Amino acid sequence: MDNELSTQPHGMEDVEIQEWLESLDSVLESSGPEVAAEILERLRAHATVNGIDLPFSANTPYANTIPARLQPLFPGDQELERRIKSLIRWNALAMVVRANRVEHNIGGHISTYASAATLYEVGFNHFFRARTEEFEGDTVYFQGHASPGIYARAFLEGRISAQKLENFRRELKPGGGLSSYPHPWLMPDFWEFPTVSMGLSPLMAIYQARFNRYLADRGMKPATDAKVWAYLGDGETDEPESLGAITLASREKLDNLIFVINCNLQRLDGPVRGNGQIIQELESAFRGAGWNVIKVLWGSEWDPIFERDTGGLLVKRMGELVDGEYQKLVVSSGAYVREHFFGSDPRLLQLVEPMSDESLRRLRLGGHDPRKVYAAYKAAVEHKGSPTVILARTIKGYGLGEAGEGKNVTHQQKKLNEDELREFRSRFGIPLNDEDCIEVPFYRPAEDSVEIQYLRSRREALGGYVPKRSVRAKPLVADHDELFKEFLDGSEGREVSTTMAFVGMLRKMLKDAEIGKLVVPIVPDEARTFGMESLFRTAGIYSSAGQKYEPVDVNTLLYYKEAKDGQILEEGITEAGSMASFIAAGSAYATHGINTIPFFIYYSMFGFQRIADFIWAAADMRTRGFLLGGTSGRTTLSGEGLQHQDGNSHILALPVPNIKAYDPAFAYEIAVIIQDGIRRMYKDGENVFYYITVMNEPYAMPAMRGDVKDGILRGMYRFRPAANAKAKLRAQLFGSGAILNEALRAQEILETKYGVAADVWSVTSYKELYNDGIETERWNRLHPGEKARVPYVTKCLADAPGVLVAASDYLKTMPNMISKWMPRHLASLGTDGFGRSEGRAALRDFFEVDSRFITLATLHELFVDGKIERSVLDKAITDLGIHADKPNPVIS
Ligand SMILES: Cc1ncc(C[n+]2csc(CCOP(=O)(O)OP(=O)(O)O)c2C)c(N)n1
Ligand SMILES: [Mg+2]
Repeated sequence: MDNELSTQPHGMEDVEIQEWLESLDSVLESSGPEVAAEILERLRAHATVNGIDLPFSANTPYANTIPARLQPLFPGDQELERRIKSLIRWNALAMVVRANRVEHNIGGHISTYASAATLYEVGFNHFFRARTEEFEGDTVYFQGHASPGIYARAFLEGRISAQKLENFRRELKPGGGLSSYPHPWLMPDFWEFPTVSMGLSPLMAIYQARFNRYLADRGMKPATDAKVWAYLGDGETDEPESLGAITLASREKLDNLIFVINCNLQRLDGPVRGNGQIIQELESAFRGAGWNVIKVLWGSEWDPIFERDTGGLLVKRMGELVDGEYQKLVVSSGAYVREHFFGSDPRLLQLVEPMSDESLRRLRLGGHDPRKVYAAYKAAVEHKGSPTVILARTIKGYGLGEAGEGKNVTHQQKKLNEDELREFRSRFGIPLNDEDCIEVPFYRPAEDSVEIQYLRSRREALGGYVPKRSVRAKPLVADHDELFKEFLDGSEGREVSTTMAFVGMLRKMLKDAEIGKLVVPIVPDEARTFGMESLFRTAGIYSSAGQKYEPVDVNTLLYYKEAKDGQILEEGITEAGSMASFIAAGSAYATHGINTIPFFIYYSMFGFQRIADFIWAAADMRTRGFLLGGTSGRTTLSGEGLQHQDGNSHILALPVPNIKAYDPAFAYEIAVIIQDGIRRMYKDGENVFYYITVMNEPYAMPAMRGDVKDGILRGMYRFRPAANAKAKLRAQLFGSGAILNEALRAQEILETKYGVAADVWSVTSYKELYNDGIETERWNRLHPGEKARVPYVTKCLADAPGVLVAASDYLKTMPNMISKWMPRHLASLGTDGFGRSEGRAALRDFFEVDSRFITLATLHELFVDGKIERSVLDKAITDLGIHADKPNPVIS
C-alpha cells in the first residue's frame, strides 16, 4: 500500500487550496449547484485558453454521486426490512448448503446474492412494479448467480414451497425442483429472462427498453414510465456484449433503462481489476457513452467523516487505492484500516481519531446501505433523458465471515462448517439455536408475523410479485390462406430467388388486416442485400427521433424513410443487437401481451456462427418468430468466399431443441412453412421458432403440385418422379435449397445419357427428418410390446426403388444423419470445407455438388450394386469432365 500521500505540485500551500474550496462552498450555499457547476465549467475553459493542459477525464472522484445532504428520507421500516433481508440471506444460503449435503458437488452460489442482497431488497420493497391489468410493469433482469436469493424471497412470499427449495438444482425429483439459474423454459411461470450466460442480459435489456419504446411509438401500447432494470456483475462487464450497445441506449435516450452493477470488485477467480479500479473504469465508459452514472460507494457511517474532511483529502485518498487493496481493507480489522488507510496522512488519522477500531471495522459500503441504495434508485427512476447506471460497491460473500467474505475463493463456496453456520446465524439474527442451526433448516416466520405481513404489503403496494411470467396475448384467429395463396402458384417462368419470394411475402404480410401491424422486420444493415429497400418507404424505418433531415434520395421511389412510427428495425451492423430485438419482439406475447411476429433476416453465416448463444437464450425464453438466413448456401452465394459462404448454419441449428430449421428450394415451400409457423406459434401457442434459409440464386419458381404441404413441413416430399418408372436402372435423388435444381438436372442427364430413371425429392428439413427418426426409435425402444412405428423417411422410401443419392449446400452430415432409416446405402454430397471466391458453377464443381457429381454418385452406386459395368462409370467420368485427382475441398 502506498503510504505516501502525494505532495502538492510546485509546493502549493494547503491554505491556497483551502481558500478555493471555501469559496466554492460559499457559492454552493448562496447560489446552488447549477451556478457552482457553471463557474467550474468557465474556469476549465479559461484554463484551456491560457494554456493549462487539463487531462481529459470522464471520471468523478471516488465518492458517492449523491451527497448525504441531498439524500431523500428512507420511506420504509428499515429495521423490519433488515430482518426480512436476513431471513432471505439465510434461506438462500441454506438452499445451497443443503443441496450440496444431499448431492455432493451439485453446486450453487452463495456469495453473489450475499453481496447483492440490499440491492435487490430495496428494489423489491420500493421499486419493482409488477405487471397488472392496468400497468405493463417493470422488467427485471436478475443476475443469474443470485438466483438462490430470488428463490428465497419467493419462499417467504409463499410462492415457492420448502420442498421446491429443498430440490434446488434437482429439478427431476418428485414434485419438481428449482432450476440452477433463471430459465423460462424450465420455470415458465416464474422466470422471464435467461441471464446466466454473462453479457447477454445487459444487451438484451437495452434492446428490450428500446423495443418498449418502439411499441409505444407505434401506438401498440400506451407510453408509460415502466422501467427495465438489469442487474449485472462487475466481472460480467468484461464480456464484449455487456458494454457493446451502451451508446444505443444513450442515443435513444432510454431513460426507461437502469443498470445496477454490483461492484464487489471480484469475479470468479479473484479481483476484477486488482491493479486498477473497476468502478472508475466503468464510470468513464458509461459517462463517455452519455449515461447518467450514480456511484454508491460509501455507507452512511462514512458521512460524518466526510463532513469533517473539509480539505477533500479523504476523497483523494480513496481515489488512490487499487481494488486489490480495497478487497483486503474491507474485510480487515479496524486497527488495520486505521493504520493502512487513514495512516497514510496524519490529517486523515485525525479525521477518525474519535472513532473506535470497532466502529472503523463497521464502516459499511454503499451497496450494503439501504438508505444509499434507495437514494440512488430514486434518482435513477426520476432521471430524464438518458439511461442510468448505478455502480454499487459491495463485498462479495458479505456476511460469510471466515467462510469466504471478500476472499478470492468465495465464488465457489458452497459448504459451511458448524462454526461458520452459527456465526452467520448470529450475525443476521436468525432465530435458530446452536443445534438446529447446523442442520441449516429453511426458516419462514408465521404467516401473521410482522415480517411476512410487511413483505406482502410492500408487494401489494407495488402491484404483486416479481418475477412472474405469464402469457397474456390472445391467440390469432385467421387462417391466412388468402394471404399465402398467390405464392403457391409459382412465378410463371420468371426467375426469382427465394429471398425475393420471401420479401414478396413479407410485403404482403405487412398489409394483412390481422398480422400486418404485428410483423416486425429486423435487419442488420442488410436490407438492400436482400432487396428489401422497397419496404423502407412503405413500412418506414423506426426512429424515435423521426426524420430530422431530408434524405439524399428523397426524390426516388424507394427513399430512406425514417419515422417515429416506422415498422422496420434497421439495427445497423449488429447481429447481436438485432437478435436482442428479435428476442424482445418474439417474447412480447408474454412480456407485453402483444403477438408481435419478428422476421430477422441476416447474412446466414453471421447468425448461428456468431450469435448462437443469443439464439440459445431465445429458445430458453420461448421466443417466437422467424430467423431468415439470407444469402445462404456455400456454393449458392458466389464470390464472397471463405468467411461468407455458409454451409454450416443448418448443422448449428440442430442442437437448439425448439427451433425448426428449413432449407427450402421454392417459393411455395416457404409460403407453406411460414403460414404453418404463424399458426403453430401464434394460434396454437407452441413454443417453437423458425430458421429458414433463403438464397440469392434466381430461377423459375414452380407452382405447388398436389397435396405436398404435409411433406414440406415434415421434411421431404417427392417433387418430380421419374418419367419412365419402368426402367431397369432406378435411383432416388434428394436435393435441398438451390441444389435441388442440380438434382433435377442430374435427373435429366441420367435419363437421357445413361438410361437411369430417377425420382427427385425436395428435402426441406433434415432436422425434421432426424427428429422424427430418433423419436420413432425411442418410442419403439420404450414400447417393445406394441406395433413398431416407422420413421417418416422410411415410409417415404418404402416403395422407392434404386440407389440413393443426396446433395445439399451444407455439410454431408445432414443427409448422413438420416441414412440409417433409409432402405439402402446413401451417397451424400455436400459442402464440407472452406468456401472460395468464385462463381456458382466453379464452386459447385469444387465442392462436388453439381449435376455432374450427382450423376457420377448415382452411377457409382449402381456400379457398386452390380447394376452397371465399370466401363460405363469410367466413360462417364470422362464425359462429365470430372478430374479424379482434383483437390479435396474438405481440406484444401
Ligand atoms: C459467458 C459466461 N462465461 C463464464 C461464466 C462462468 N461464471 C459464472 S459467475 C462468474 C463470475 C462472475 O463475476 P461477476 O460478474 O463479478 O459477478 P459476482 O458473482 O461477483 O456478482 C463466471 C466467470 C458464465 N456464467 N457465463
Ligand atoms: Mg463481481
